[in-house]
Amino acid sequence: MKKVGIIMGSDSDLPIIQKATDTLKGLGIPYEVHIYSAHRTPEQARDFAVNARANGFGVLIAAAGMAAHLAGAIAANTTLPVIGIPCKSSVLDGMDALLSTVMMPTGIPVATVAINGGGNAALLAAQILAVEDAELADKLDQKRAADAAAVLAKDAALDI
Ligand code: RP5
Repeated sequence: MKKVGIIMGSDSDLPIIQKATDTLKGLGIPYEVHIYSAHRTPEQARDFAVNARANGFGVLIAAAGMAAHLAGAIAANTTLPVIGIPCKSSVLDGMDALLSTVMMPTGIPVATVAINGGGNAALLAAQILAVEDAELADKLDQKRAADAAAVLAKDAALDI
């Protein structure tokens, strides 16, 4: 199976990345995590993206906060699908990162999930890989069914 590459702009983004890695682990999807910043370590971020396909990655996830250009910078250097996670910072509550990540000009797409949406970023990455992987698609179906059952169990237990 192709790997998921996860890049975060700073170790302060780690709690959000943890949600993604937990989800990938649960689905048995191999991944690799790096701290590469679009502005602090631009060469390393670029090199990772340029070589990602040859290095066995199928999807990339890029998480950053504030003026969050990391996902766009990664996407500029690969035609692998790139999923952006806007991370919430203390000043503008993540709206800065959301707009910086989602508003990509035509030609370089970034599939942007919710602010701090590490779990959905991993699920979207899994769904992309599952297009060509029936076993993974089956695991995703099972997860959906288990999640639905958990909601219905809460519904049945309601006593208010
Ligand atoms: C971005 O700036 C990072 O992705 C992080 O979300 C934000 C703040 O970084 P630190 O100052 O915490 O390293 O580059």
